[in-house]
Amino acid sequence: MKSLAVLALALALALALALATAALGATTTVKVADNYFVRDGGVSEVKVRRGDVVSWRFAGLRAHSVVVKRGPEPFGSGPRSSGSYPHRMKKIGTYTIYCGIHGARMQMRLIVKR
Ligand SMILES: [Cu+2]
Repeated sequence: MKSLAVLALALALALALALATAALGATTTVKVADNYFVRDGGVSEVKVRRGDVVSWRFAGLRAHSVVVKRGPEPFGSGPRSSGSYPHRMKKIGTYTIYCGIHGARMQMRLIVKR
């Protein structure tokens, strides 16, 4: 009988963990380099789901920033050249994101879906 209780507890814990993981969402890393998001050339497009975290990773030698130019929710990182800026996406829609230093020459599109 004791082993049954342990099994039930293990199952309950596994279920709770699975639900917590689903609620937290996934993390997508976006590279920030000199002078582009994700990859050089053109405007990179990144798609995530609502509730996911987008983490901009500053990998360039020069300072850059994340600024929402157009989109359902304003947010931004401030200029930096190392580390990461994570942001949980709560609002569905299309975001046009610029570097606050390099402007339209360094932009990306972020699509947040249901
Ligand atoms: Cu920049």
